[in-house]
Amino acid sequence: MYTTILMLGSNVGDRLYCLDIAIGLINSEIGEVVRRSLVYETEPWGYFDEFQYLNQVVVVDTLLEPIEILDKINTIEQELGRTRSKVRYAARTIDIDILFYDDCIMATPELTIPHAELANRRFVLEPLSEIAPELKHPVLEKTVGELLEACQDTCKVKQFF
Ligand code: PH2
Ligand code: MG
Ligand code: MG
Repeated sequence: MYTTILMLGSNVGDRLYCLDIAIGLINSEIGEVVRRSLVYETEPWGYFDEFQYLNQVVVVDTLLEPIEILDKINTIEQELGRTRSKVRYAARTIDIDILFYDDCIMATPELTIPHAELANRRFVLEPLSEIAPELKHPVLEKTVGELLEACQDTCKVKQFF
C-alpha cells in the first residue's frame, strides 16, 4: 500500500460540488481517501482570473503506481467536464494534481513528484500544513511547515468551509 497526497482545485461552476464529486471518484477509482483538509478559498496564482479557486488537499491510500493515478485523474477531470485550453493556466471545473507519493522522487515529461511548484504556492502549503505539517519534502529536505514559513507567495488564502 502506498500513500499519495492530492491537491484539488476548482474555480468554475459549483466549486464545492465539483470538489465533492471528485473526492468520491478518487475514493472509488484511486484508493481510500483517509484524510481531507478543510476547503480554502484562494486567489488565482500565476495568472489573472476573475473567479477565485476553492482548493482542498486529500490523503489517499492506494495500490496504484503514480502513472496509473495520473491516468485515473485524467479520466475524473474529463468526467467533471474539464476542458483543456492552449494557455498554460485557465479556469477549470476541476484540477487534480499529485503532490506526493510516499517518498517517491520522479521527473518524467508526464509527471514530476513531488509537485514541482508546491513550495511556491501558498494555496497548496496552507491546506497541506493543516493536515501534514511534519511531512518532509524528500528533495528540499524541509517540512511542510518550514516550507510554508519560508513561502514568499502573497496570493490570498482563507478558510472557506
Ligand atoms: N491552479 C493552477 C494555477 N493557479 N491558483 C489557485 N489559487 N488554485 C489553483 O488550484 C491553481 C491556481 C494550475 O493548476
Ligand atoms: Mg494544478
Ligand atoms: Mg493539473
